[in-house]
Amino acid sequence: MTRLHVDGVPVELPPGASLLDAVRAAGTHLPTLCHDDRLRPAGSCRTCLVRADGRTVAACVTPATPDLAVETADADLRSLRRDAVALIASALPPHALAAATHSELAEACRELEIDADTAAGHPARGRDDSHPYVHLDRDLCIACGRCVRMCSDVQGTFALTLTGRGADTAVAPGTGGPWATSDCVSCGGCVDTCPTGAITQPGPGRGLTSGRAPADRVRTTCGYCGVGCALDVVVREDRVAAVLPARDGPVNRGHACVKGRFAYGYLGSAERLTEPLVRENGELRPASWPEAVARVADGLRAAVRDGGPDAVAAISSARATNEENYLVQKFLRTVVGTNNVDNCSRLCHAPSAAGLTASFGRAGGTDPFDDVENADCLLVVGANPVEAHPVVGARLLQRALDGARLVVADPRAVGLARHADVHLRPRPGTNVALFHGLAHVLLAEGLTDPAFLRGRTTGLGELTALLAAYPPARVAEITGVPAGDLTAAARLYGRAERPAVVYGLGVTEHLHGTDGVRALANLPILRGAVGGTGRGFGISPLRGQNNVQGASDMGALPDLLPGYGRVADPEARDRAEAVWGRPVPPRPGLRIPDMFEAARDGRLRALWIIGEDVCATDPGSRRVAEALDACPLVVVSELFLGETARHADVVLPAASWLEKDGTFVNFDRRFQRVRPAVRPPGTARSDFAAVHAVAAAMGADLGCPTPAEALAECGQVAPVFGGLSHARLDREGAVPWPCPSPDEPGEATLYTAEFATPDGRAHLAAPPYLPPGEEPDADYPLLLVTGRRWAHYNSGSMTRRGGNLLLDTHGRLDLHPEDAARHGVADRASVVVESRHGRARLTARVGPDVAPGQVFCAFHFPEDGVNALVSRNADTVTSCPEYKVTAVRLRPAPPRG
Ligand SMILES: Nc1nc2c(c(=O)[nH]1)N[C@H]1C(S)=C(S)[C@@H](COP(=O)(O)OP(=O)(O)OC[C@H]3O[C@@H](n4cnc5c(=O)[nH]c(N)nc54)[C@H](O)[C@@H]3O)O[C@H]1N2
Ligand SMILES: Nc1nc2c(c(=O)[nH]1)N[C@H]1C(S)=C(S)[C@@H](COP(=O)(O)OP(=O)(O)OC[C@H]3O[C@@H](n4cnc5c(=O)[nH]c(N)nc54)[C@H](O)[C@@H]3O)O[C@H]1N2
Ligand code: SF4
Ligand code: SF4
Ligand code: FES
Ligand SMILES: [Mo]
Repeated sequence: MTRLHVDGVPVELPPGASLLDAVRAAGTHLPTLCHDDRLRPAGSCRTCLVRADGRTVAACVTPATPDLAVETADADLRSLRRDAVALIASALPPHALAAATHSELAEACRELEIDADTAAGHPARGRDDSHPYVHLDRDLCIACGRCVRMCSDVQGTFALTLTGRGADTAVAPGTGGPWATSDCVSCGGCVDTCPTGAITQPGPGRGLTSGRAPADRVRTTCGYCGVGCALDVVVREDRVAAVLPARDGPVNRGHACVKGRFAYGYLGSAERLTEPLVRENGELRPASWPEAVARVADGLRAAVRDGGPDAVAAISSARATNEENYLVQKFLRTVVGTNNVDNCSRLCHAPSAAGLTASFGRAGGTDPFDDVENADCLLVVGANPVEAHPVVGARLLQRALDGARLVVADPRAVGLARHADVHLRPRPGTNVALFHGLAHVLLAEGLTDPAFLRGRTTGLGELTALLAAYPPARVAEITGVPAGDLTAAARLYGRAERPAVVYGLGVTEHLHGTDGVRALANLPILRGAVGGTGRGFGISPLRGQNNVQGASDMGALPDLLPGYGRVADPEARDRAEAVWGRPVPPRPGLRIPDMFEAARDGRLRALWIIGEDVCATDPGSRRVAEALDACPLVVVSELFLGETARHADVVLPAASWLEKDGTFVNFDRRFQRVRPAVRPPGTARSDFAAVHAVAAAMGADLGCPTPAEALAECGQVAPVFGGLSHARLDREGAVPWPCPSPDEPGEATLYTAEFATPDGRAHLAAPPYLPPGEEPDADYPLLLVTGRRWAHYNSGSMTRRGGNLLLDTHGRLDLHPEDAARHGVADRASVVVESRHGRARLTARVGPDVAPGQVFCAFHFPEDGVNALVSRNADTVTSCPEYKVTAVRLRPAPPRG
């Protein structure tokens, strides 16, 4: 601790603190302009001048040293500060300090008693309003560089630069042209940091930043991806004016991305569902809630009467809250009497849940993401966090720029690969061989932790025997990764003091996805880098949807109860039955793909789909639609009349994340609160209310009338959540599970004493490499990989309704220049993509990001038909679709007509 005095007040500071920190610790306010706590200090504006042992210094860049006497208050200092700020302001045009302006500069001028008419300059640098979310008034720029540092030091995009000379210096996109065509990914960091209002978001949120905290801000958790950014929603007249990153957000720390920050335009879309719809004479027509709910209740009763409880199923939503998911599974299990409930984890990280449970005992990541900050080697596998988990991507990139070694394993040149020490580019579907190759090198070169392997693991003998067959040369043949790169990567991971593994769908969405997870989990086990040893960060799946971890935690799964008790386990059932007062069926229910099959052969008679656009996002869209059409009752709870809702018999309009109350669990197992900022449109209501209403219409009372009570009840069923409550989260912000009691902090790092497997040990796995379900051949010579792009989210139902559509207007197929030449496809040409299963139409984008022989597209524009292409192959353990490997061919598209 450093001890010093500020204006005679003693303060104590941790090492590395600045004099600005000292002044604040003393409770004194000091104006600043070029400073932002999220950024490395620049010390360029001289607004924060103080005297330290008699010397006049800028507080923001001066380290706090022991025994200093700091003065802030005397008249000379005040006039020096005043002169510095007045000089800056004098170069600006009058509107910089206009009466209603709330910029940091305007506030500093008010505080230093600088008249508004000081701003009397005549710069004529002009505006750039080309971008939907970021507008630039160059005349207000004071060249403080905060936006440039935000873009490079926090976001890692390097899109901005200061150009011009002397007094004429101002910010500009580095690419030279208009902002809209720059490298900007619309994270909003520059908007949030600019102290003058030179960079603002257009519309009612203009000029709002996270620095101030007016009373009308609602703290909530982002409803897009699983990072779990804490956001402050500014509301004006029951409309969202802006969504700002929370500076004290535990994961995001004052940062966000284009989705959480700006993609709320869907709220006011004229296409939002505002009233229930029921099918009559083949058409959907508006209906009242009582009528729609009665239709659902009658239909469910009829299905049970005709086919028994197992003729009913529900797909619960990873977009919805924990409390909603808890209620959905409770409704199915206790009112209908079936375990037929699943969620989109099936399509995504079900192999992670299965694989990590088999290796370590629990279904989530092993360590808190914050520990990545201490990692000295990052192994990022089959994940594209720069686009899919941007705030995590930015933190990983900063860690790499700060000196951690970075190994990226992805067939494509994803954003992080540009900064990687080694980029491994395996052929899609060959992960198991790749990971075994890495493990082979670790063993061969003695880069393991023998004491840890002896004391805390099993399976080493079997794995060692298997790995003999995976020397780098053979792995190179299977994967296409040069043996030298493989060895280099294994050495970086193997020699690091604290290595970390994070991974994504490039590991799971395969025919052998669970094997992939287990083979990858072998690496931290071999290194002793898991289990709280302090020698690494373990392994973390970058779970996708905002609440996919929570939907599974809450038991919206056909074989698992809340907290992962097995439905087949009498003890787990007893615990749930004791709380619910109703029997729980012992036989595991149907998984999502099995639900569709059961519907097609008439066994399933009612399906309630909550917040999942299965006709757009599940594989084999045509067959999914056939299943829905064959099912006598399809109920869809939705925000929009999407592909799936169009096949429904009853459509229930739902409230979205900005309109409801509850909690989400993020990718590193933290519970956080979700709070309503605005009212849902029309008569739309939360899925929580809809499930209660249907249960009531069936004569059942589900109990727990509020989300807070639902979470409390869940804690009784599942002891691992026993210490969580809305009240606690309101006080503490984020709490990780397992958390069995209110006075425990929650286990961020798992397995510190022992693993949660039956024998308390980590289990090394030895699955042999097996080829993917599809390989290219003469008819279908290219391998299609599907995945994500930064501006859109999954089905695109929300991001296509708002400004994000201007950032990414249509579906594109990336292909390598060699393949473009071979198949006669020009850049931007319209192409038909055909697989053995279906056909899609996309616009070609020719470039080197994909390897020759491979093509890549996203699935954010359902009308393109991408999910008609994907095969019915699925992970042999969990039924997760093989979205990442499809053999295709191309031909030029005929003109649309
Ligand atoms: N902008 C945006 N963000 C999102 C989403 C979105 O739709 N848009 N969706 C959210 C959801 S639901 C999820 S699950 C996450 C997903 O997040 P990610 O898992 O990062 O997403 P993907 O782009 O599907 O796939 C990741 C990478 O796997 C690579 N890959 C494919 N096959 C292989 C292989 O065989 N081996 C290896 N090593 N790599 C392979 C692909 O090239 C791709 O870059 O993102 C979440 N965040
Ligand atoms: N080709 C290909 N296909 C894929 C993937 C891939 O990599 N490649 N990835 C798969 C993965 S990982 C996933 S997770 C799935 C995602 O697939 P989906 O879950 O179908 O995708 P989303 O667009 O997230 O949205 C679900 C729907 O919920 C609605 N919604 C949003 N919030 C709420 C709410 O609070 N309540 C209700 N009732 N509705 C709401 C939205 O309008 C949207 O229509 O896609 C899968 N499909
Ligand atoms: S645009 Fe704003 S943040 Fe960027 S240099 Fe200019 S004044 Fe500073
Ligand atoms: S990184 Fe994920 S959680 Fe954070 S703002 Fe973006 S979409 Fe939301
Ligand atoms: S805020 Fe300290 S020099 Fe600008
Ligand atoms: Mo996902």
